[in-house]
Amino acid sequence: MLTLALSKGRIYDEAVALLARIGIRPTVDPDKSRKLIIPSNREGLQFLIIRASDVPTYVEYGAADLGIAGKDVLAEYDTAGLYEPLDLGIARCRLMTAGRPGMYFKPGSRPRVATKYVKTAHRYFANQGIQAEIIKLYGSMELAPLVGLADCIVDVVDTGKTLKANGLEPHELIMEVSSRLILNKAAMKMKHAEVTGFIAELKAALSQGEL
Ligand code: PRT
Ligand code: MG
Repeated sequence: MLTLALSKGRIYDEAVALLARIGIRPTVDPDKSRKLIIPSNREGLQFLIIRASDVPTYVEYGAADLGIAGKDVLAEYDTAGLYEPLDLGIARCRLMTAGRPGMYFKPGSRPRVATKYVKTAHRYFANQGIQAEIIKLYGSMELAPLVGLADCIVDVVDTGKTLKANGLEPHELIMEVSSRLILNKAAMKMKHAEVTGFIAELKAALSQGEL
């Protein structure tokens, strides 16, 4: 049995479209059910429906053999215990700094940055010689610059509509983000044939082009 962990929402929707290319379908819609373990139509494959940021943890500890997680989430996680065999090219977005129009920092200043991407933000500013004060938030980052909590935010941006609706604009690109297939290292040994077979199928599905 292979267990694949993924989150509801955009990753789920695009992953299901990709899996459909290899004939795999969940048998329950997680939006219509409270079930967290979802069988598939293929014997030997099931899904775990969990928070996006919990996916690497389930996979590292072997509670799931495989997972699908955004590069933004993986960049915050110590991924030494995981393999990342495939870029699935789904749930694409950009991790960016954003703030009020024209708000850039002076050299030597210590900007306050609100984000849930604490490690990545710290690394990004430190690389530019900026000692940012990182304020950890769990959501609605766009609010922080509007109420004086932070000078700017670090968040993922897709269409940019959320920033615009809050009077903010994207500033600098930190990284391009897409979702990756991740793999438990022990599963690669213990379930080698199953795992490599599944990865090969996904690779073939991806070679049919963008979703
Ligand atoms: O909800 P939870 O806290 O569990 O996690 P999550 O919010 O990170 O999960 P989810 O399902 O929203 O996102 C899962 C993954 O999708 C992320 O880790 C990214 O890799 C990827 N992704 C792609 C995005 C977006 N696009 C995206 N636009 N994740 C979040 N957003 C949010 C963004 O944070 C902002 O609030 O959508 C808003 C911006 O969208 P635009 O189109 O207005 O720019
Ligand atoms: Mg969310």
